[in-house]
Amino acid sequence: MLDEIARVQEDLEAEIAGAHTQESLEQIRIKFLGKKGRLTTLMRSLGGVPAEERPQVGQKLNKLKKRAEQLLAEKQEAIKSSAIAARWDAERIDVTLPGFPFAMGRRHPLQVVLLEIEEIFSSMGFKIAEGPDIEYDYYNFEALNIPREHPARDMQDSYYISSDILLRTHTSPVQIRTMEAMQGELPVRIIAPGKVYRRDDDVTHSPMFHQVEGLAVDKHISMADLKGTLLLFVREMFGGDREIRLRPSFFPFTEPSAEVDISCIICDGRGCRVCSETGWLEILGSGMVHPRVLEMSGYDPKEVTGYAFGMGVERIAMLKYGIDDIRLFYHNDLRMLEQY
Ligand code: 2NM
Repeated sequence: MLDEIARVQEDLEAEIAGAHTQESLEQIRIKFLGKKGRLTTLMRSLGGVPAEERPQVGQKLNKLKKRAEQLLAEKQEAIKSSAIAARWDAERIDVTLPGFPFAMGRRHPLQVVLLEIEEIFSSMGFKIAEGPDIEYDYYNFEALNIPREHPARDMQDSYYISSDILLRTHTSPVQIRTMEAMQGELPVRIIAPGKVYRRDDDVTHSPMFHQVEGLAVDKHISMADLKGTLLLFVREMFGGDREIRLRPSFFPFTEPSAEVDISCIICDGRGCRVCSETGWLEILGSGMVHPRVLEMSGYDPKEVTGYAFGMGVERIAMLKYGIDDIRLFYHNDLRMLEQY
């Protein structure tokens, strides 16, 4: 019996020492202390031990049971804390490692140019006005004195949503809406930047492009104000030694009308491929707001006058950066976009 107790103790200690999980420890507990466990069985057979040896054997068994319980409890604690340590090790953050590289975005070149245009006109006292891309035929054409027979009103030239609703073909409707909302109040001094849509598609035309139009209405506004404002804009945008020239032109919504050229930014006016040897680049349309347009929007053309102008943002960006295909702006190829 004493030999058997010694063997159980030896086996128990060896098995606990070799256990590394809570599950295997539980198996050991059952094996020795469970209902049919080796130690339990020994204790049950205590009755068969001769009476004079019984107290000594009983004491040894009790001591062994206490020791078994203590060893199991100690081992359980050890396994628990080593599991926590392992997790701590796995999740430890090494603050000396380099950070994750962060992909920085940047502004699209068209946005850079648009913001620059807005900044220049804001500094001259123009407010920025916006309106819907989807317009009524009235604001896009009728209120701008664009007659029914005008080609822009053909289904072939504009994107119609219904017979009287279309994608705006210029941002002029924003100017009309602004004048209407101001109910004859003076002065009007706004620019209208935004997307416009026309049925055009080649290297220099896109079905969607960006425009900035300007409008100033007040008493005694003249063509000289228009020319001075645009000269200042051109010199801010393209450099202090640029010149401009105004050529007579026609728009239904201005009278008189003028195309505005700048001295070529490539050859400085001497003549090159970019300006087709003329020394000049066309960048703006402009004119004095037609009296009928003023009248329809609630201003008395006998009391006030106004000038207006419009420019394409893509065209200006192409000239400024020497880009020869408008479609490059919309392909979203980072090899192109990252150059600006
Ligand atoms: C241009 C050229 C000339 C223009 C006219 C108006 C309005 F609404 F006041 F009549 N807004 N913009 C205008 C005039 C636009 O773009 C080439």
